[in-house]
Amino acid sequence: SLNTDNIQSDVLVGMRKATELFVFFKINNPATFKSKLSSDIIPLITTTTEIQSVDTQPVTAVNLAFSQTGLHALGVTDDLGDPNFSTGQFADAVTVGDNPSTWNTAFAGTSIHGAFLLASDTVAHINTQLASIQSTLGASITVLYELQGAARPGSESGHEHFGFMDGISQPAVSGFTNPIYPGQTPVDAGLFLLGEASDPNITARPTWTKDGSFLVFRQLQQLVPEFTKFPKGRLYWALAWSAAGRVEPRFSFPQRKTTPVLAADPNRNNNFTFTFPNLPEPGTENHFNQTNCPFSAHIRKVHPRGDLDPSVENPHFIIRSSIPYGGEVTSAETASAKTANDRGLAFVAYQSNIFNGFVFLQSIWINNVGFPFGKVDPTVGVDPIIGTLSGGPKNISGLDPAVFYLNQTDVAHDVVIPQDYVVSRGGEYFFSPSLSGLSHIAAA
Ligand code: N7H
Repeated sequence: SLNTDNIQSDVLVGMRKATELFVFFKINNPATFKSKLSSDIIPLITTTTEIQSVDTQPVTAVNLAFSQTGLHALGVTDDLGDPNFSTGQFADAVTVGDNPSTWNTAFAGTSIHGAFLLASDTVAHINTQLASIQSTLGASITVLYELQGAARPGSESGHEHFGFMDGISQPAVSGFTNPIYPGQTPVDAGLFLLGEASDPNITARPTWTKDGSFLVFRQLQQLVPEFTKFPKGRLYWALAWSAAGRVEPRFSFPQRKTTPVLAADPNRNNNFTFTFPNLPEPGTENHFNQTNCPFSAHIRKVHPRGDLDPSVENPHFIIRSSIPYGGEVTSAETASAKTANDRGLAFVAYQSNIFNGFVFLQSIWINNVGFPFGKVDPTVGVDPIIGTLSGGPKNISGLDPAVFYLNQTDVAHDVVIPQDYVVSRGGEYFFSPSLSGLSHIAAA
């Protein structure tokens, strides 16, 4: 089993709090920083063991991760064995379909050295903890950028800004996840933790990196009023369906719908595949028929259950720990169908290989009009939620049930989504070390 006393809380479990602040900083004085890291900061870091029980959860959970330039600034010269981490996220902007001009200036480059993740029930608690950390570290760091995340209010809690329930499906980590719910895929811990079984680059890892994980952070702005205005009826619900995908497989059109009850039931909300519902054997036929779910749907693009052999799909699992940021849509924004206030998803994903995880998902599957491959329609389109064709219109098949259900192979009736409703504001790649890894860094 895993040494959960040594693994930071966010990697396998998440922060389990309603608010989370991301604090991006640069290091001015490595010697002071390392000395305070050792004496004051490491004792604050929340472990996986602590976060799992309400009795041991701190008022404010604290995690800490470093970029490649941050490790260099601290005198850590080891190669961590991940080329994407080494060059930083800005170098991958075009590869993952971003327009670098939409990136926040703080992320556009490699100037961010590290990030504190502070999570609590209230922003006030977070601010108290941050003030204490800043007084400890003094001028040894400068905060370059902050992003305040928060669960949405009331009954929207647990839903991202488009309104879909999020944080449902995670891979099960062998030797850790218990219970494993129906539909969860058990995979080796080394897909997320360096140095564990099935870490694809295990021989290249410095010893001190064991049980650390690469944290991909992305600020993904969501244009909610624009998205909501997108022609209602068939298109809106089809998008919703394709995004959340939490449909009762035994329902057939037109009763098929997303059901809140289903979404909230862990024994059922993950227990499905994209194979044709009426076939006796799951997995037998899913190339000619998208009745269960459009080929291009977000959740099908990022977890093509039954479309690929598990040995092909499993290396691309990530653990997500995202939280919405920004306030609710105002009535003025709804009236004008135009975003005035920034809101979106503070996207966090953990993996042991950034290319196999985030980069592969975004560039080879999400933004690829041909994926899932081998379907009756060879151009199924990009992911309608987060796929992009350089910000331009996107032709997507299978989203128009009015046409689709009459003629399942009618590829002439693509839905055209005129613009992106998710815009990347950039991000960075970080390494979230184990607690002993943090001590190694402090001693470097
Ligand atoms: Fe997605 N959404 O609301 O539409 N995502 N996602 N995501 N996502 C998921 O199963 C969403 C993004 C994954 O195992 C759900 O927890 C939004 C990126 C993966 O079946 C919903 C944004 C990447 C899964 C959303 C966004 C992924 C997943 C269903 C950006 C990777 C698990 C709820 C603003 C590069 C799939 C759930 C599975 C699920 C939404 C971003 C990946 C509702 C709004 C960038 C692996």
